[in-house]
Amino acid sequence: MNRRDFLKALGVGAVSYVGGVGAPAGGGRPAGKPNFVFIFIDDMGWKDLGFMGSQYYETPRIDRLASEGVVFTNAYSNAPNCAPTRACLMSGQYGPRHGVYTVGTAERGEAKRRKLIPTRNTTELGTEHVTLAEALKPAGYACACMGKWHLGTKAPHRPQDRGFDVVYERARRSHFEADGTYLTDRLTDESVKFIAANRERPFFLYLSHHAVHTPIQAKGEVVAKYDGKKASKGQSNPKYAAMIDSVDQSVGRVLDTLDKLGLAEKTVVFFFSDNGGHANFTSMQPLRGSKGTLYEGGIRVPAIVRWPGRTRAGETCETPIIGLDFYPTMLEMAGAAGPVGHTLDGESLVPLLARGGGLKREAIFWHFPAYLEPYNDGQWPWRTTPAGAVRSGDWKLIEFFEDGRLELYDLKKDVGEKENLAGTKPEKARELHAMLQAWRSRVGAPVPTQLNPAFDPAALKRS
Ligand SMILES: [Ca+2]
Repeated sequence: MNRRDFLKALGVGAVSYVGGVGAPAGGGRPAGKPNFVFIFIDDMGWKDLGFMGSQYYETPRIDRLASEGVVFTNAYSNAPNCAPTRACLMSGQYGPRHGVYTVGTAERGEAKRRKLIPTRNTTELGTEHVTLAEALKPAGYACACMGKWHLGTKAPHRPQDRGFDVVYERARRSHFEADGTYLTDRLTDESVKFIAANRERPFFLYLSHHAVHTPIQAKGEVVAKYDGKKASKGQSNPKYAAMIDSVDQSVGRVLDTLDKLGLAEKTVVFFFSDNGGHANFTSMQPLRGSKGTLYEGGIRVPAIVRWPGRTRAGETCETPIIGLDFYPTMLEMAGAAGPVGHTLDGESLVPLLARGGGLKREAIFWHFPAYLEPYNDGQWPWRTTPAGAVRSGDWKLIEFFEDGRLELYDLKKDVGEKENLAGTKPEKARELHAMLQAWRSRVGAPVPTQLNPAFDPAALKRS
């Protein structure tokens, strides 16, 4: 049966192919190459799921996935907002290598409140950086990008230019399509079609939901489920809950499709978020901060990996991992050679997933040389000023570039980052600061030092 007949037999329609997806040479699935389904949620907070402890949101399908795989309790996005996290995920490289540090301009918020001129931001992932899709293609993978890309809208920076054979992008800035279909559902429909069409060969499905990012829009019948529901731990928004609920149903449909087509055993499923939750709509308690800060609430995110036959069901892993680890992880799982001359900053998670081993590195790092305006009064005058951070073992250090201020936290004892130990543990602060500085020189990270002539200290005083 050819693909067209097979699709017909499944009752699915045409898929919007933007490039040819031929069968791999020799036909069929090369031995030992698993499929990858990477489910990426936009702005999903650390506590936005049942299995992470929410008593308000209902996520039975994602909870089940968590119970079937490994849950990473110290998983981090590479940045506290969208584009940089995506650039790191897609390139496997830290921000200073590609220059995507933030969303849009680094000069956000009121100019007179900005003490420094922040580092210039790049909004596209340069073509010299090999994407994960471009790295998997030579290994025979069909690649689809369903949903949010955020690394360029014009050739040669669109997903179809960057290794993805099938692309579905939303037509307008709304969670409802022109025909009224809820976008989360549409991206799921397209994903199901892609899986069915490529069942005979290895595939990489990058299902990059626009949910649960603003605008907060949900299906009325799902919102009704949460209307009047008792708030819990700062979580109380029925519309936001409904967005999460629809994501849960999407995950369920994707997993059911894998089961139905007999692909579940050959498919590694990843679930991840691109940054912490939005402070106006959800709560990451007990974490401090939210989307847009380098405190844990801005960068610690839910993460699941289900690798049938390799991961043990119901396991949790406390080793810190970060978004750019997924690139080398998939390459190793696929038995694919890394792209020549392309530096990968992450570490494959395979030893953690399958062999009960550990990782080699001493630390993971963040570099955010940009300003982010506040979303609410509690964040005034900034969500963040330019800053960098390092996590090593249980310790985390944040450096704020405006005044060189250091904050040191023992996350094992103080996950809420309430007690700054930089003054009482100066040696530990120095050790982490030295790691952070050495890393910055290794990756060529620019630290903004130039004063902003428009800065007016009076603008930081409440009138
Ligand atoms: Ca985001």
